[in-house]
This record gives sequence, structure tokens and C-alpha cells, in this order.
Amino acid sequence: MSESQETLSNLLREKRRFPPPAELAASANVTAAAYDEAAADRLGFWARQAERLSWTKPWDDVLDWSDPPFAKWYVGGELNVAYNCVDRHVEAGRGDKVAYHWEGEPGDTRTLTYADLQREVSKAANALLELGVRNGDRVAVYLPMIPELPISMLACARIGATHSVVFGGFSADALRTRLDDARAKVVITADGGYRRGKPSALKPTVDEAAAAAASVEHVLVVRRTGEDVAVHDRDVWWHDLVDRQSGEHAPEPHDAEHPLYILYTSGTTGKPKGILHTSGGYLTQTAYTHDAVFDLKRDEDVYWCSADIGWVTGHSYIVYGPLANGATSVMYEGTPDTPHQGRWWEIIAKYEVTLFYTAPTAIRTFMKWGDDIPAQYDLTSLRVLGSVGEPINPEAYVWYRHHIGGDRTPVVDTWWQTETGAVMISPLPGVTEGKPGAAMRPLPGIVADVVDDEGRSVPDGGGGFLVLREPWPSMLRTIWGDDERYVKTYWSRFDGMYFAGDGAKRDEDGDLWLLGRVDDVMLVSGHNISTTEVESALVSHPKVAEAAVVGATDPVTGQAIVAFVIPRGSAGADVEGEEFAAELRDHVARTLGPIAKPRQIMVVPELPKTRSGKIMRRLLRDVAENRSVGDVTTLADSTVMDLISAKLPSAKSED
Ligand code: 6R9
Repeated sequence: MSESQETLSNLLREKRRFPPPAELAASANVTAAAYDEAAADRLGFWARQAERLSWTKPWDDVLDWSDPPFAKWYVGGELNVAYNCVDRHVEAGRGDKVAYHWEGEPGDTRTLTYADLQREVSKAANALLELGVRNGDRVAVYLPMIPELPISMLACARIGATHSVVFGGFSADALRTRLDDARAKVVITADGGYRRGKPSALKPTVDEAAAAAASVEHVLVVRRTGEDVAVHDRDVWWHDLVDRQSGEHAPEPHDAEHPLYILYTSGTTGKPKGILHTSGGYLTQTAYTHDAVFDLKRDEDVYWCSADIGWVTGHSYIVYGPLANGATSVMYEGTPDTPHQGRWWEIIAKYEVTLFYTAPTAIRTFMKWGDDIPAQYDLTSLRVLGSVGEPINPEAYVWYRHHIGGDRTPVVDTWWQTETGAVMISPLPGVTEGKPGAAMRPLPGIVADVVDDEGRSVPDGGGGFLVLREPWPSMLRTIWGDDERYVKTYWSRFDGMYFAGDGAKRDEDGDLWLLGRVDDVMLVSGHNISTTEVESALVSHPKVAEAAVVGATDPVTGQAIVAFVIPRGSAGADVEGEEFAAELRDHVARTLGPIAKPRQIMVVPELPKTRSGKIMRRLLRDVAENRSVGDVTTLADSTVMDLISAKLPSAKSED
């Protein structure tokens, strides 16, 4: 990126503003004072947040940063994570409060109160002990979105075993790699789950992976679909083993730095990185941020995060944060269009969900399906909406606020990563005047910055690399088994700073806008242009639901912008011709300036995405540059690239 004057261009001008609703502001959990308080004494601030938890032994020091980047938080403190998420709420007289309203895809339901959860987690903990799992062992969890998934995680936490949840869509080979890397002793799985209206098997994948993974001693199998499965010597049914266990188990205290879980990042290349999170700091920051960012009122709110627990969003904001706060959550097993495209809105109406957390990819899909679908449901219970996973395009933000939030609800765009463990940059719904598309400010206690190539802070109005300047409680502690890779990957680009891999700009007011992965930045006639800004300009056209742009080699400009767009359902049939492409190119030129005008626009039915819903631009770059398409194994749907190539006779792969 050194050929350019600026590190990253700042092209988008967004003038819409949404102040917090007066009522919400008046009773907000967190007020503007928190920023000053945390800035004046950051460690004192985090010490106070840790008091949200029950500690069996108080910590001696809030932070030990004597051997950076290896942090220790709440040094010397002891706690049990599962006790904090479950038992203490029962002991406080809230055993009858619902922890999860669970909704299966076929329409079956289960309600788990905190007392139910305490009993089920205790049984599962006793079962793991019977299987020989001990404090410090690793347990892999490969389950659909059923209650046994959080129960298994909490059972591990309870006995000090480190869980490694592997997303149920991963292949046998991907699962085996993860079992080997963590040397998992037990795998917890199910016969299958329901997906798109039919049973989808999981057990055969585990059979294949476990047969090849030397560390695996037992496979514990939940019966969910009732489909026939092969049974091996290492297998044991959940209903045979767990159901006969005692519903009581005394939680033992663990050190604040005890390894809680490993989660492999969905990296697009190379060996997966096992991100390691520990106990006290992780639970403190997930609990604090869930309370602050959603303004959780424990006894009134019904909260729903639509992520899969196989990703960090589900770990932190379906399991640990909400349960540590004693919240009532909805948990849903299936896809948003089963049996119809209004399923999510039906669930929100049914449980009167007040706080809702989802991803831009889902929002853009709903934009594509049409405004009339959410309009059929009563969504008036909603009071705060959250977004995570990708930059939210201003138009998607405004659509979300209007069509889902009825123009009442703040939208909080939350930036964070598997590595950060919890939200780092986000508006506070009772404090911040929202700007569509901006993640706004680091949360109280977090120190983020935007720097240039040399690691110098950029002035307001400038763009560059997003970094974190101070350690934070829920930070990753290392990459499992590879301290060197941890240092090299995250702490070596800029001296003394954590570099996240994302580009960002700081606007004239000092607010932060995320601009996508720096690897995706396009260099056009000497300007570094972010994919996010051009995609957002395209999505601001009334006929576009979703867009992805890439830089393709160009003899004149170095790189030229090639855009792939999905039209909205309401766009009509005239989106195929050259006229529509010309209209979009002009629209981008008017919105961002001529420099950002795409050379080429391709209308496509789908975009390539990772299994967690992030656009994979690398593959589109192959198409745009007429290369054969690279490794597609991390795609959610590997047929998408064929669909795209079929639409583009000029850009067919070479082989
Ligand atoms: C939580 C999660 C992390 C990457 C991150 C960034 C992108 C996440 C975002 C966002 C812009 C947001 N990302 N939230 N970009 N605005 N609000 O998604 O974790 O799967 O590890 O992905 O996702 O690029 O670096 P993870």
C-alpha cells in the first residue's frame, strides 16, 4: 500500500443521525460518564466490572502485563464460570426464570429455566467425569443448535475442561484437524439436526474424524433426529449416560486464567488458529458488554442473538454474556427461511423479543426477500437492534432500523473478533447519536486507534489500520500450542499494538468506521479504496440488496473495481442489461466520486460467503481476473461459484 499518499481513502459522506430515544437514555444502564471514568482509571474501571461476578477468591492485581503480549487478568482470583452463569441465579431466588426459550426448526420447543439448566449442566458434568474427563482436558463439541450445546459447554466449564466447539457445517477433515490440534479426549455430537426442513446428519462426519484422531476416547451422542446411525465401541448415547447422573454437582473454583475454551478461527487460508480464551477476564467483559451494549434489563428483556454457537458471537452472546447476566434468551435451531421467509419475525412476535442481535449478511438477505415479509409481523416489542460480523452498509442499517425497528430502536454496530472475545467498538444505545454505518467509539475501558503505515495515529478525517493500544480483559491469551504464531500474527506489525487486520477511518467528529479487511483494499490510480465504501454506495441504490467489489489488475489504473451485485426482490426484470450497469456506475461516481466508479458490474444470484456469512472476495478476484477459482473449501455453499461463473461467459474459469 506504500504507493499511495494516504493509507486509506475516506470517500463516503453520511449525514443521517439517530439520537437515542429519550426514554432509553433516561434509564440507560451505562451513561456518558463511563467513558471518563474508564479513561481516568482504566484498571479501576475493569476491577469494578469484575465485581459483577462471584469470585471464591478475590484477585490480587487487575492486570499483569509484565510479559507482553501475554496478559494475565485478575491475577490470583478464583471463580467457577458455570456457577456464575447458572447456580448463582438459582441461589438468588431466580431458579424459575427462563434462561432459554428454545425453538427447533420443525417447530418443537423446549423451555429451560435457570433451575433446569443447573440440573442439566450438573448431570452433564457428572457424565463427563464418568467418561474420565478431568480438569485441563479438552472436549470437542460438534452439535446443532440444541440445548445440549450450551449445556455441554457449561458442563466443561464446571469441571475445568476446555471446550472446543466446532461448527456443525465443517467437514470430517476440518473436524479431525481440530481434534488433533487440541488433542480432544471426548467429542460431544448428535445424530443430526434439522436444517432447511429436513434432518441433516452429523454423526457420520464424527465417525470419520474420530476414527482418524488418536486422542479421542469417547463420543457422546445426543439423539435429536432419530435417524439411524452407526454405533462404535467409543460411542455412548447421551440419554443412556447423562440421564442417569445425579442432578447435583459441586462446582470447584478455578484460577482466573484457567483455559475456558479454544475456538478455531474461520481463517480462509492455512492451518486454523486455535484462539485460546480464559475464565475471569473473558466472563467479565462478555457480561459487561452484553449489559452495556444492549442495555439489558434482566427482569424485563427477552434477548435473541441469531448467530450459531459454533462462532464466537454465539459463545459470547448466546452463552456466556447473557447467562452471566441472568438474562432470558431465545435460541433457534434452523435457517431463516424454513418453513417460510418470515420465520425469524414470527419468532420475535411469539416470544416478544426486545433485544435482537444479527449480522449484515442476514439483513441484506431480508432486503432482497422484500419489505413486505417483516411487515406481516408484530415487531413492536423490539427496543434495541445489534449488528455484527461485517461492516453494516448505511442503507442496510437504515432498512434494519425502519423495517425491523419501526424507527424506534437504536441500532448498535458492534465491532469485535474471535480474538477480542467480546465487543470492543460500539455505540451505547442510551448515549450515542448513531450514524448509519459507523461503529462509533471504543467502549469504556478499551483503547483503539487508527494508524498509518508507520504506526502513527491518523488525524480526524483520515483512514488507516485499526489497532488496539492497551490489553483488555477478554483478549485471546495465545494461539493454542503456538505462542510464536500468536506474537507474529497479532503483535508484530506495529510495535506494542495489537493489529486486527481491519482497515478503518476516523471521521471529522472522531468516530470510527470499519472499512473491511486490509487484504481486500483496492489500489486504483494511486488511491487505496476500501471495498466497504464502494459496496455501501452500491447498496444505497434502491434496486440493490447486496454487493461485493474487488480490485482486478488493470493496465491503466493498476487495479480497477469490479462489482458483483444482487438486486432487490422488488427491482424487476430490467436488471440484466447494460443500462442498469451504467446506472449503478454513475450512482457510485455521484456518491463517492469518479475514482470509485466500477469498471465492470456483474449481476449475480448469490455471493460466495464463509459459513459464518462473510463475503469471500478472494474468489471473486479470481473470477474478475479470469483465473481458475481457488480453494473453495471454506465456502458455505461450494456451488455458488459455479452459479456466478455460469452468469459470466467472459469470466469463466480456465480449467
Ligand atoms: C465477531 C466476529 C472478525 C472480523 C473482523 C472484521 C469483521 C466483525 C464487524 C466487522 C465491521 C463490524 N467484523 N464485526 N467489520 N464492522 N461491526 O465476527 O468475529 O468471526 O472472528 O470475525 O469480522 O473484519 O476482523 P470473527
